[in-house]
Amino acid sequence: MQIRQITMREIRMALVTPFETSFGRIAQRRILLLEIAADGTTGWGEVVAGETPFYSPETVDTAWLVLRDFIWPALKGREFCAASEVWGLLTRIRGHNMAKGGLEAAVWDAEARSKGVPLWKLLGGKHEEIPCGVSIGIRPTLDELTVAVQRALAEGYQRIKIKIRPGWDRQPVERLREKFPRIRLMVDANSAYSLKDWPLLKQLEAYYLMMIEQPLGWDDLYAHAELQKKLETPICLDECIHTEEQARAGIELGACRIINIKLGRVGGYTVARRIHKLCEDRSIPVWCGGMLESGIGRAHNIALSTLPGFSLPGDVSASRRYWETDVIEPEVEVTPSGTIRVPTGPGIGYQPRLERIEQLTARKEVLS
Ligand code: OSB
Ligand code: MG
Repeated sequence: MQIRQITMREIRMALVTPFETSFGRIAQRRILLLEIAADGTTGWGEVVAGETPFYSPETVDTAWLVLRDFIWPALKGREFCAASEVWGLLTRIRGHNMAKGGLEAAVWDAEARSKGVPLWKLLGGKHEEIPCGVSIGIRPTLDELTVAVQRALAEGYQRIKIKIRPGWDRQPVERLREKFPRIRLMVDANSAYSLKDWPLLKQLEAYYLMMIEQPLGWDDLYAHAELQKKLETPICLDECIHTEEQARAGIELGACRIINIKLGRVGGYTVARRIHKLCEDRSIPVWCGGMLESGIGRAHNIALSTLPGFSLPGDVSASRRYWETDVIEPEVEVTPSGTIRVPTGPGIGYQPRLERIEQLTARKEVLS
Protein backbone atom coordinates (compact mmCIF):
# COMPACT_ATOMS: atom_id res chain seq x y z
CA MET A 1 0.00 0.00 0.00
CA GLN A 2 0.95 3.63 -0.32
CA ILE A 3 -0.20 6.87 1.33
CA ARG A 4 -1.40 9.27 -1.37
CA GLN A 5 -2.42 12.17 0.81
CA ILE A 6 -2.59 13.33 4.40
CA THR A 7 -5.12 15.93 5.54
CA MET A 8 -4.18 17.56 8.82
CA ARG A 9 -6.94 19.38 10.68
CA GLU A 10 -6.72 21.12 14.01
CA ILE A 11 -10.12 21.12 15.64
CA ARG A 12 -11.14 23.03 18.78
CA MET A 13 -13.50 21.43 21.24
CA ALA A 14 -14.65 22.60 24.66
CA LEU A 15 -14.62 19.97 27.39
CA VAL A 16 -17.92 19.42 29.21
CA THR A 17 -15.96 19.70 32.46
CA PRO A 18 -12.53 21.39 32.62
CA PHE A 19 -9.84 18.87 33.51
CA GLU A 20 -7.20 19.67 36.10
CA THR A 21 -4.04 17.69 36.81
CA SER A 22 -0.82 18.37 38.68
CA PHE A 23 0.58 19.93 35.48
CA GLY A 24 -2.28 22.24 34.56
CA ARG A 25 -5.91 22.85 33.77
CA ILE A 26 -7.56 22.47 30.38
CA ALA A 27 -11.02 23.68 29.33
CA GLN A 28 -10.75 23.84 25.57
CA ARG A 29 -8.87 21.22 23.61
CA ARG A 30 -6.92 21.68 20.40
CA ILE A 31 -6.91 18.32 18.66
CA LEU A 32 -4.94 17.32 15.59
CA LEU A 33 -6.87 14.88 13.41
CA LEU A 34 -5.33 13.07 10.47
CA GLU A 35 -7.23 11.76 7.49
CA ILE A 36 -5.20 9.75 5.03
CA ALA A 37 -5.93 8.46 1.56
CA ALA A 38 -4.38 5.06 0.92
CA ASP A 39 -5.30 2.06 -1.18
CA GLY A 40 -8.51 3.60 -2.46
CA THR A 41 -9.81 4.15 1.03
CA THR A 42 -9.42 6.58 3.90
CA GLY A 43 -8.10 6.15 7.38
CA TRP A 44 -8.39 8.33 10.45
CA GLY A 45 -6.01 8.96 13.31
CA GLU A 46 -5.65 11.41 16.18
CA VAL A 47 -2.44 12.96 17.44
CA VAL A 48 -2.85 12.96 21.22
CA ALA A 49 -0.29 15.68 21.92
CA GLY A 50 -1.56 18.41 24.21
CA GLU A 51 -1.58 22.16 23.89
CA THR A 52 1.47 22.51 26.15
CA PRO A 53 4.65 20.46 26.71
CA PHE A 54 3.71 19.85 30.36
CA TYR A 55 2.74 16.18 30.09
CA SER A 56 5.17 15.18 27.35
CA PRO A 57 7.63 17.18 25.23
CA GLU A 58 5.30 17.14 22.22
CA THR A 59 2.56 19.65 21.51
CA VAL A 60 -0.04 20.02 18.76
CA ASP A 61 2.27 22.50 17.06
CA THR A 62 5.42 20.37 17.19
CA ALA A 63 3.43 17.43 15.83
CA TRP A 64 2.08 19.54 12.97
CA LEU A 65 5.58 20.63 12.02
CA VAL A 66 7.15 17.18 12.29
CA LEU A 67 4.36 15.57 10.29
CA ARG A 68 4.69 18.10 7.49
CA ASP A 69 8.47 18.46 7.38
CA PHE A 70 9.73 15.00 8.32
CA ILE A 71 7.10 12.25 8.57
CA TRP A 72 5.37 12.96 5.27
CA PRO A 73 8.69 13.24 3.33
CA ALA A 74 9.77 9.91 4.84
CA LEU A 75 6.60 8.20 3.66
CA LYS A 76 5.73 9.96 0.42
CA GLY A 77 5.88 7.58 -2.54
CA ARG A 78 6.94 4.66 -0.34
CA GLU A 79 5.36 1.30 -1.03
CA PHE A 80 4.76 -1.00 1.95
CA CYS A 81 2.79 -4.18 2.54
CA ALA A 82 0.98 -3.32 5.74
CA ALA A 83 0.48 -0.69 8.45
CA SER A 84 2.79 -2.75 10.65
CA GLU A 85 5.71 -1.54 8.48
CA VAL A 86 5.13 2.18 8.99
CA TRP A 87 6.95 2.41 12.32
CA GLY A 88 10.07 0.98 10.72
CA LEU A 89 10.04 3.64 8.01
CA LEU A 90 10.12 6.37 10.64
CA THR A 91 12.92 5.24 12.94
CA ARG A 92 15.32 7.84 11.57
CA ILE A 93 13.12 10.46 13.22
CA ARG A 94 13.85 10.36 16.92
CA GLY A 95 11.02 10.82 19.38
CA HIS A 96 7.86 12.63 18.26
CA ASN A 97 5.91 9.49 19.07
CA MET A 98 2.54 11.18 19.18
CA ALA A 99 2.97 12.59 15.69
CA LYS A 100 4.11 9.18 14.43
CA GLY A 101 1.46 7.30 16.38
CA GLY A 102 -1.43 9.38 15.05
CA LEU A 103 -0.32 8.78 11.51
CA GLU A 104 0.44 5.09 12.00
CA ALA A 105 -2.99 4.55 13.55
CA ALA A 106 -4.64 6.17 10.52
CA VAL A 107 -2.79 3.72 8.26
CA TRP A 108 -4.04 0.80 10.39
CA ASP A 109 -7.58 2.11 10.05
CA ALA A 110 -7.16 2.37 6.27
CA GLU A 111 -5.74 -1.14 6.03
CA ALA A 112 -8.60 -2.59 8.07
CA ARG A 113 -11.19 -0.70 6.00
CA SER A 114 -9.66 -1.82 2.73
CA LYS A 115 -9.79 -5.42 3.97
CA GLY A 116 -13.35 -4.93 5.24
CA VAL A 117 -12.46 -6.09 8.76
CA PRO A 118 -12.70 -4.42 12.16
CA LEU A 119 -9.39 -2.89 13.15
CA TRP A 120 -9.38 -4.69 16.49
CA LYS A 121 -9.51 -8.05 14.72
CA LEU A 122 -6.67 -7.06 12.40
CA LEU A 123 -4.64 -6.20 15.52
CA GLY A 124 -5.27 -9.60 17.08
CA GLY A 125 -7.77 -8.34 19.66
CA LYS A 126 -9.83 -10.79 21.70
CA HIS A 127 -12.12 -8.89 24.05
CA GLU A 128 -15.48 -7.99 22.53
CA GLU A 129 -16.40 -5.92 25.55
CA ILE A 130 -13.89 -3.86 27.48
CA PRO A 131 -14.04 -2.80 31.14
CA CYS A 132 -14.03 0.96 31.72
CA GLY A 133 -12.78 3.26 34.41
CA VAL A 134 -12.77 7.04 34.69
CA SER A 135 -10.08 9.58 35.36
CA ILE A 136 -11.35 12.39 37.56
CA GLY A 137 -9.42 15.63 37.68
CA ILE A 138 -8.55 17.76 40.68
CA ARG A 139 -11.72 19.48 41.93
CA PRO A 140 -12.14 22.70 43.92
CA THR A 141 -13.56 20.91 46.97
CA LEU A 142 -13.78 17.45 48.49
CA ASP A 143 -17.57 17.60 48.22
CA GLU A 144 -17.42 18.24 44.47
CA LEU A 145 -14.98 15.39 44.05
CA THR A 146 -17.26 13.07 46.00
CA VAL A 147 -20.21 14.02 43.80
CA ALA A 148 -18.18 13.39 40.63
CA VAL A 149 -17.14 9.96 41.90
CA GLN A 150 -20.68 9.13 42.98
CA ARG A 151 -21.93 10.01 39.52
CA ALA A 152 -19.33 7.85 37.75
CA LEU A 153 -20.14 4.91 40.00
CA ALA A 154 -23.85 5.34 39.32
CA GLU A 155 -23.07 5.16 35.61
CA GLY A 156 -21.44 1.79 36.20
CA TYR A 157 -17.74 2.62 35.82
CA GLN A 158 -15.66 -0.15 37.31
CA ARG A 159 -12.68 1.80 38.58
CA ILE A 160 -12.07 5.33 39.79
CA LYS A 161 -8.81 7.17 39.25
CA ILE A 162 -8.29 10.57 40.78
CA LYS A 163 -5.58 13.05 40.03
CA ILE A 164 -3.40 14.08 42.94
CA ARG A 165 -0.70 16.67 43.61
CA PRO A 166 1.01 17.99 46.75
CA GLY A 167 -1.77 19.46 48.88
CA TRP A 168 -4.47 17.36 47.17
CA ASP A 169 -3.53 13.81 47.99
CA ARG A 170 -4.19 12.30 51.42
CA GLN A 171 -7.41 14.16 52.07
CA PRO A 172 -9.27 13.27 48.86
CA VAL A 173 -8.18 9.65 49.12
CA GLU A 174 -9.25 9.48 52.77
CA ARG A 175 -12.62 11.06 51.96
CA LEU A 176 -13.31 8.70 49.07
CA ARG A 177 -12.43 5.65 51.15
CA GLU A 178 -14.73 6.82 53.88
CA LYS A 179 -17.61 7.22 51.43
CA PHE A 180 -16.87 4.29 49.14
CA PRO A 181 -15.01 1.65 51.15
CA ARG A 182 -15.11 -1.07 48.52
CA ILE A 183 -14.54 0.60 45.15
CA ARG A 184 -11.51 0.04 42.96
CA LEU A 185 -9.58 3.26 43.54
CA MET A 186 -6.25 4.55 42.25
CA VAL A 187 -4.37 7.84 42.01
CA ASP A 188 -2.33 9.52 39.28
CA ALA A 189 0.25 12.16 40.26
CA ASN A 190 1.61 12.98 36.80
CA SER A 191 5.15 13.28 38.18
CA ALA A 192 4.30 15.79 40.91
CA TYR A 193 6.43 14.22 43.65
CA SER A 194 10.06 13.42 44.29
CA LEU A 195 11.61 10.48 46.05
CA LYS A 196 11.93 12.40 49.31
CA ASP A 197 8.11 12.54 49.44
CA TRP A 198 8.02 8.76 49.93
CA PRO A 199 6.64 8.91 53.50
CA LEU A 200 3.52 10.65 52.21
CA LEU A 201 3.08 8.14 49.42
CA LYS A 202 3.56 5.40 52.02
CA GLN A 203 0.68 6.90 54.02
CA LEU A 204 -1.59 6.41 51.04
CA GLU A 205 -1.17 2.66 51.51
CA ALA A 206 -3.65 2.84 54.38
CA TYR A 207 -6.37 3.33 51.74
CA TYR A 208 -5.62 0.17 49.74
CA LEU A 209 -5.19 1.74 46.33
CA MET A 210 -5.02 -0.50 43.27
CA MET A 211 -1.93 1.40 42.15
CA ILE A 212 -0.17 4.76 42.22
CA GLU A 213 0.37 6.07 38.70
CA GLN A 214 3.52 7.98 37.77
CA PRO A 215 4.33 9.61 41.12
CA LEU A 216 7.89 10.70 40.25
CA GLY A 217 9.93 12.27 37.44
CA TRP A 218 8.50 11.89 33.94
CA ASP A 219 11.71 10.24 32.69
CA ASP A 220 13.11 8.80 35.91
CA LEU A 221 12.97 5.02 36.09
CA TYR A 222 15.62 4.83 38.80
CA ALA A 223 13.67 6.89 41.34
CA HIS A 224 10.55 4.81 40.70
CA ALA A 225 12.54 1.64 41.33
CA GLU A 226 13.74 3.06 44.64
CA LEU A 227 10.20 4.07 45.58
CA GLN A 228 8.70 0.72 44.60
CA LYS A 229 11.09 -0.98 47.07
CA LYS A 230 9.48 1.05 49.85
CA LEU A 231 5.86 0.49 48.81
CA GLU A 232 3.52 -2.49 48.81
CA THR A 233 1.14 -0.68 46.44
CA PRO A 234 2.04 -1.31 42.81
CA ILE A 235 3.48 1.63 40.92
CA CYS A 236 2.02 2.05 37.43
CA LEU A 237 4.12 3.95 34.93
CA ASP A 238 2.65 6.29 32.34
CA GLU A 239 4.95 9.18 31.28
CA CYS A 240 8.15 7.12 31.67
CA ILE A 241 7.17 4.48 29.12
CA HIS A 242 7.67 5.92 25.66
CA THR A 243 9.58 3.06 24.05
CA GLU A 244 9.75 -0.72 24.22
CA GLU A 245 13.23 -0.34 25.73
CA GLN A 246 11.93 1.89 28.54
CA ALA A 247 9.20 -0.65 29.24
CA ARG A 248 11.77 -3.44 29.48
CA ALA A 249 14.04 -1.35 31.69
CA GLY A 250 11.14 -0.33 33.92
CA ILE A 251 10.14 -3.95 34.45
CA GLU A 252 13.70 -5.23 34.95
CA LEU A 253 14.57 -2.47 37.40
CA GLY A 254 11.40 -3.06 39.39
CA ALA A 255 10.29 0.51 38.71
CA CYS A 256 6.69 -0.59 38.13
CA ARG A 257 4.35 -3.56 38.49
CA ILE A 258 1.71 -2.25 36.10
CA ILE A 259 1.98 -0.32 32.83
CA ASN A 260 -0.44 2.17 31.32
CA ILE A 261 -0.11 1.86 27.54
CA LYS A 262 -1.02 4.90 25.47
CA LEU A 263 -0.96 4.60 21.72
CA GLY A 264 0.40 8.09 21.14
CA ARG A 265 3.04 8.02 23.84
CA VAL A 266 4.67 4.92 22.34
CA GLY A 267 4.30 5.90 18.67
CA GLY A 268 1.41 3.71 17.56
CA TYR A 269 0.22 0.13 17.43
CA THR A 270 3.49 -1.52 16.46
CA VAL A 271 5.28 -0.53 19.65
CA ALA A 272 2.10 -0.74 21.74
CA ARG A 273 1.75 -4.37 20.68
CA ARG A 274 5.41 -5.09 21.44
CA ILE A 275 5.06 -3.62 24.93
CA HIS A 276 1.83 -5.55 25.39
CA LYS A 277 3.64 -8.78 24.46
CA LEU A 278 6.58 -8.01 26.73
CA CYS A 279 4.21 -7.37 29.64
CA GLU A 280 2.28 -10.55 28.91
CA ASP A 281 5.53 -12.54 29.03
CA ARG A 282 6.49 -10.92 32.35
CA SER A 283 3.00 -11.09 33.89
CA ILE A 284 2.74 -7.31 34.11
CA PRO A 285 -0.90 -6.22 33.85
CA VAL A 286 -1.58 -3.39 31.39
CA TRP A 287 -4.44 -1.01 30.75
CA CYS A 288 -5.16 1.65 28.18
CA GLY A 289 -4.71 5.27 29.20
CA GLY A 290 -6.56 8.24 27.77
CA MET A 291 -5.55 11.71 26.62
CA LEU A 292 -8.92 13.50 26.54
CA GLU A 293 -9.36 12.26 22.98
CA SER A 294 -12.09 13.05 20.52
CA GLY A 295 -14.04 10.10 19.18
CA ILE A 296 -11.31 9.27 16.67
CA GLY A 297 -8.63 8.71 19.29
CA ARG A 298 -11.18 7.09 21.59
CA ALA A 299 -12.10 4.57 18.88
CA HIS A 300 -8.43 3.65 18.51
CA ASN A 301 -8.11 3.24 22.28
CA ILE A 302 -11.03 0.83 22.20
CA ALA A 303 -9.37 -1.22 19.46
CA LEU A 304 -6.11 -1.36 21.43
CA SER A 305 -7.95 -2.38 24.61
CA THR A 306 -9.21 -5.57 22.95
CA LEU A 307 -5.74 -7.15 23.07
CA PRO A 308 -5.74 -10.03 25.56
CA GLY A 309 -3.27 -8.54 28.06
CA PHE A 310 -5.46 -5.48 28.74
CA SER A 311 -6.87 -6.99 31.90
CA LEU A 312 -7.50 -3.88 34.02
CA PRO A 313 -10.18 -1.23 33.39
CA GLY A 314 -8.61 1.69 31.50
CA ASP A 315 -9.31 5.41 31.20
CA VAL A 316 -11.39 4.94 28.05
CA SER A 317 -14.88 6.19 28.85
CA ALA A 318 -18.01 7.50 27.13
CA SER A 319 -17.91 10.40 24.66
CA ARG A 320 -20.41 12.38 26.70
CA ARG A 321 -18.11 12.59 29.68
CA TYR A 322 -15.96 14.88 27.53
CA TRP A 323 -18.02 16.40 24.72
CA GLU A 324 -21.41 17.93 24.13
CA THR A 325 -21.28 16.33 20.69
CA ASP A 326 -18.48 14.03 19.59
CA VAL A 327 -16.99 13.85 16.08
CA ILE A 328 -17.98 10.23 15.45
CA GLU A 329 -21.19 8.38 14.75
CA PRO A 330 -22.33 6.60 16.86
CA GLU A 331 -20.72 8.14 19.93
CA VAL A 332 -18.89 5.91 22.39
CA GLU A 333 -21.31 4.66 25.01
CA VAL A 334 -20.81 2.76 28.22
CA THR A 335 -23.18 -0.01 29.35
CA PRO A 336 -24.76 0.04 32.84
CA SER A 337 -22.17 -2.52 33.89
CA GLY A 338 -19.32 -0.17 32.95
CA THR A 339 -18.16 -1.69 29.69
CA ILE A 340 -17.85 -0.63 26.07
CA ARG A 341 -19.09 -3.07 23.45
CA VAL A 342 -16.50 -3.20 20.72
CA PRO A 343 -17.88 -2.16 17.32
CA THR A 344 -18.24 -4.72 14.55
CA GLY A 345 -17.87 -2.51 11.44
CA PRO A 346 -14.70 -2.22 9.35
CA GLY A 347 -11.74 -0.10 10.51
CA ILE A 348 -12.21 1.78 13.77
CA GLY A 349 -15.91 0.95 13.51
CA TYR A 350 -17.20 4.48 14.03
CA GLN A 351 -17.84 6.99 11.23
CA PRO A 352 -16.18 10.41 11.41
CA ARG A 353 -18.82 13.17 11.17
CA LEU A 354 -17.14 15.14 8.43
CA GLU A 355 -19.51 18.08 8.54
CA ARG A 356 -19.03 18.55 12.25
CA ILE A 357 -15.28 18.13 11.92
CA GLU A 358 -15.15 20.83 9.25
CA GLN A 359 -17.18 23.15 11.47
CA LEU A 360 -14.73 22.69 14.31
CA THR A 361 -11.64 23.08 12.14
CA ALA A 362 -9.40 26.03 12.98
CA ARG A 363 -6.57 25.12 10.62
CA LYS A 364 -6.15 22.66 7.80
CA GLU A 365 -3.31 21.56 5.56
CA VAL A 366 -3.24 18.94 2.84
CA LEU A 367 0.01 17.09 2.19
CA SER A 368 0.23 15.38 -1.17
O1 OSB B 1 -1.94 11.06 32.95
O2 OSB B 1 -3.38 9.74 32.19
C1 OSB B 1 -2.92 10.87 32.27
C2 OSB B 1 -5.21 13.35 30.48
C3 OSB B 1 -4.28 14.14 29.83
C4 OSB B 1 -2.94 13.88 30.01
C5 OSB B 1 -2.53 12.84 30.83
C6 OSB B 1 -3.46 12.03 31.47
C7 OSB B 1 -4.81 12.33 31.31
C8 OSB B 1 -5.87 11.58 31.99
C9 OSB B 1 -7.24 11.64 31.39
O3 OSB B 1 -5.73 11.00 33.03
C10 OSB B 1 -7.63 10.36 30.76
C11 OSB B 1 -8.88 10.52 29.95
O4 OSB B 1 -9.95 10.56 30.56
O5 OSB B 1 -8.79 10.62 28.72
MG1 MG C 1 -1.32 9.22 33.79
